[in-house]
Amino acid sequence: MALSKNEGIKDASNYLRGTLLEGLADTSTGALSKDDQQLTKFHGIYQQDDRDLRKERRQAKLEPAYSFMIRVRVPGGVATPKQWLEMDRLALEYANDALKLTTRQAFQFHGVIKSELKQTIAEINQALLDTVAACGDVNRNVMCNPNPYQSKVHEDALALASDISDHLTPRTSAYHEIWLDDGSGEKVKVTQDPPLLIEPEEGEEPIYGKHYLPRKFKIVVAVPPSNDVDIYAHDLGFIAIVDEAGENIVGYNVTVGGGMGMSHGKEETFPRLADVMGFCTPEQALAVAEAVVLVQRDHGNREDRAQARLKYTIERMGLDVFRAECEKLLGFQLEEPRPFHFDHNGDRYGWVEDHRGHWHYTLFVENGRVYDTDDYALMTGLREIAKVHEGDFRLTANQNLIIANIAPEAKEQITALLEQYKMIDANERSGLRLNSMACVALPTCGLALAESQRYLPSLVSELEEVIEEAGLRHDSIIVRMTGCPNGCARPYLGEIGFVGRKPNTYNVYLGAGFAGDRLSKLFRKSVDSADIKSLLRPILLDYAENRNEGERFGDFVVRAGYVNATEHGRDFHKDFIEPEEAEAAVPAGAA
Ligand code: SRM
Ligand code: SF4
Repeated sequence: MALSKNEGIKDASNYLRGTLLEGLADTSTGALSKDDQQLTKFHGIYQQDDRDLRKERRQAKLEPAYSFMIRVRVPGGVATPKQWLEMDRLALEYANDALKLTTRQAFQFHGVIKSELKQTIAEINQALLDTVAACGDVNRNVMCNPNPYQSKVHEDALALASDISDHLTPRTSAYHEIWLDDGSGEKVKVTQDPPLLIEPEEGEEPIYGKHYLPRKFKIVVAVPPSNDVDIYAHDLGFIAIVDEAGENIVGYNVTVGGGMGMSHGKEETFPRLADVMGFCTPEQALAVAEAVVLVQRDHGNREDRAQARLKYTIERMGLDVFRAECEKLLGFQLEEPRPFHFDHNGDRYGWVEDHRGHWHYTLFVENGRVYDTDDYALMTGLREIAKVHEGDFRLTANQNLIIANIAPEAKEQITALLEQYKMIDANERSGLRLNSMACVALPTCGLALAESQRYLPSLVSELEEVIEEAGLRHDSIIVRMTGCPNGCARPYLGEIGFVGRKPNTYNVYLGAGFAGDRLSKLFRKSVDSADIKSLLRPILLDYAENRNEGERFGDFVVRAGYVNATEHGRDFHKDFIEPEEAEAAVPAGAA
């Protein structure tokens, strides 16, 4: 089979330069060339068009309303108040007056036009943030759970996330040349550059070489018991193993081969949870990250992009062979994984005090959308907080925000602002809403088949009527929606998952584990959005009536026989219970 088209584009790009400079200078169109659109991703930029306006523009014989989405990398999700203020300003000045907090602890701007792209990127860099490798066939933003409960351990985990991020950042000077225009010929700066495991490839990219990776690559660091980063959904993960006193990280269990993306009707594509491959010491972790990336670089599928993620490489090679390849590069063997336990993948809201007496406030941001409405001036409120806040902000992997490291003497002032701008009220929502998450989808995402972030809030309102009826208002139930099966809000790890098939039509998935440790299963295919409430009502009522003590919704629907458990990603599409069979079955709770 021939190499995929993207391999040719990378090959011909001269380390991600392509004809971007020429394309940016072309004022006859708001777009870039097709090949360059693939390359901008490596620079953190996606060309999009407003899908709400497509028809109108076509009729008026105008080109689509092109603009660009910019994704800003924020390793571990930590941003200073100054950086927050800059992101806020750029959103108002160059984007669509909103900031999007993503499911991978990053900021996104939407609606930046071509003529302002360069200036926006330059100003992001002036805020000491960047967009390099926020997308593309490289390692992306490295996540780390923003765990304010265990500050010292969290600091060390965050340091690893940031070292990995640095080490695996592409080095090409194209980013400086194209976006920063500083004539420095400088490569992307990294704070440290440890020795490589391999002889560097020739050219500008010591780790990636000129073809970069076969596909996107995602890394996270997690500190149990919190799995808010959904470690099993990622290509590579490090689970911190902490000593008995809970004070120091003694090493990391290494996870490989997670991913969510699939295509409707193509059973050879499936979401997969990562396997735990072994244990390494903190000193070995960076080399392990590099080794896993290199084995994927050399063994990943470069012919079929739908089979190119690490999860399929591992399915093909088998975990033992994959581990052996990594160990060959490392020159040492990974140890047996150590015991660990995750107990949730959602966020914990409200105030938490850490061991130094500092305070942290986790705020629910519905679907990560920071903008002002007549009723809720969230963007203004956070701006006012950023102006006085002396700690930092932590973006969570569930699209929420932690106002972190508030000194005791500053707590009163921050509380007053939270109250003044009704942010305190945001946390008073139902357990269902507080655990809901939707991807962007329409109108910007070119791959969306149905609405997501613009629709989930009203669907949750409908389901809240059932929740109230069932007495489940304070129960945390993880609900996630995406506008297509790519899985950007990790819907197959939601206890309830909605995945768009076409406008107003969703597949409904049930039965994922509350700690993000079991995938869900298809419950009903192609459900009209008008029927979702009546479909789920009896199940939610059954759950309220017949659950065992402490039993989670995702576990209940499996025990009760609404869906079969998915034991492994490759079985995701199997064991679907046909609706007729389900109707004939004994009602769950009665079982
Ligand atoms: Fe995603 C593609 C948005 C997290 C799996 N994702 C896209 C694009 C860029 C559409 C495109 O390719 O044209 C979306 C841009 C929409 C827009 O208008 O902003 C998009 N993905 C997002 C974000 C913004 C969703 C959100 O609402 O927060 C998340 C940005 C994360 C970040 O900061 O980097 C986002 N995407 C994810 C996740 C979740 C995660 O990583 O934890 C996944 C599932 C995990 C995984 O990678 O398997 C995910 N996105 C995808 C895929 C499917 C990949 C696959 O292996 O099949 C695509 C499509 C693709 O790559 O071909 C995709
Ligand atoms: Fe777009 Fe699909 Fe990702 Fe949603 S899940 S943002 S619709 S690619």
